[in-house]
Amino acid sequence: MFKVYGDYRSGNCYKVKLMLHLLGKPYEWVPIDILKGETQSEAFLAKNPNGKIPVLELEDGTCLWESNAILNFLADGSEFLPSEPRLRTQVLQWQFFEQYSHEPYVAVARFIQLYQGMPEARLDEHARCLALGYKALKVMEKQLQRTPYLVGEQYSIADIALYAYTHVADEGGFSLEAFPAVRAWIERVASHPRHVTMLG
Ligand SMILES: N[C@@H](CCC(=O)N[C@@H](CS)C(=O)NCC(=O)O)C(=O)O
Repeated sequence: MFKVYGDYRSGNCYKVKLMLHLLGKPYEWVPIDILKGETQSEAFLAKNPNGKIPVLELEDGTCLWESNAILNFLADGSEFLPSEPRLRTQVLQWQFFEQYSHEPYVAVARFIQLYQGMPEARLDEHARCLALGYKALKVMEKQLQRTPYLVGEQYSIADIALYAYTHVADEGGFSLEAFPAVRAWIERVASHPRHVTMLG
């Protein structure tokens, strides 16, 4: 059985939980409190030297880290990861986009607002996150006006990677009012029969 070290409120950890539910794979969830510094303990750093969750521990003790890498591992051979090279590369394209142009703003704005309660010292950074986060949402909106999922017709791990923080973007101060295609996609993803919510 898989072990997932994570925090239920973290979008990066939710990606792994959602994937496991969609695949119907059993797992044990080991709660990690980042605010208490549990990712920096020696025992945890032996699992992920970068001191971050999520970590997926396999039965043989192998520890995989980086949420989108974990998604690729879990989805291998399933309907959520196309085998055709161009489509597979487009999945990776959206996942790299998520890590470089979306998560650093949409997730960080949420961290500052939800976890930290908007400290004075981070207000400027929060405003910058909103500006750059909206830029990323516009990129998604353009694609989703053309196709039901980020990579064409098929629900893939590109969608899981981007759904995780987009569907709770309001908790970081974003409004999705101007993004109707993104809102319709959020409903589409959530309507999958094996969907599980972040806190569910
Ligand atoms: N690129 C990483 C980011 C992971 C990450 O930032 N995790 C946060 C929680 S969402 C964390 O562990 N923060 C604790 C820390 O940095 O000490 C991934 O996608 O897995």
